[in-house]
Amino acid sequence: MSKPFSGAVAAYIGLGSNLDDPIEQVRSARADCAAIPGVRELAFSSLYRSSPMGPQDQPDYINAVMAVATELEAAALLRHLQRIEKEHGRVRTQQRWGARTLDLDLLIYGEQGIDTVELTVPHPGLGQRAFVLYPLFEIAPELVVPGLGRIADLVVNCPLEGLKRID
Ligand code: PH2
Ligand code: MG
Ligand code: MG
Repeated sequence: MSKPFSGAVAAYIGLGSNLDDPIEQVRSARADCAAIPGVRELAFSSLYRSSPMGPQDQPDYINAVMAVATELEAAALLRHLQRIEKEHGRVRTQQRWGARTLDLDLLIYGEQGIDTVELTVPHPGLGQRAFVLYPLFEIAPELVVPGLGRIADLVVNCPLEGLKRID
């Protein structure tokens, strides 16, 4: 039996991919995130397909949200997420919101509001993005997003914009 974490924080990670077999990218990234030392998976949403936000000349995205319990500080967790993105062949380009093999966003970290050069939590845009809000609502319908309020209220105010659950 795995040892429970003392003083663990509940955090939510947004996963996204639209290159090189996006479904497989997201599935294997789930395992990679669960394998981070000091991280335990609590829940994982369905996979969702949506058209790209931002430049339209790129493939559709596959998105999901994962809930974890973690002993890591937010900055340490972020460094692991960036390592996993790199291991998935993520190439950082100049284009804002361009195509990517894997995007791992730290959406929420406990009750904390964080605003540093490296990290803004809750993730900016979380409150407006269907491909984040709907999977988050699926796994945490009672969640109150720090600074934004109840996930249930955020979802009803966010049009689906063609988001489709695919499993
Ligand atoms: N991520 C982006 C840019 N556009 N569009 C969708 N549908 N899903 C994403 O995850 C996404 C996007 C940059 O992070
Ligand atoms: Mg993102
Ligand atoms: Mg990102």
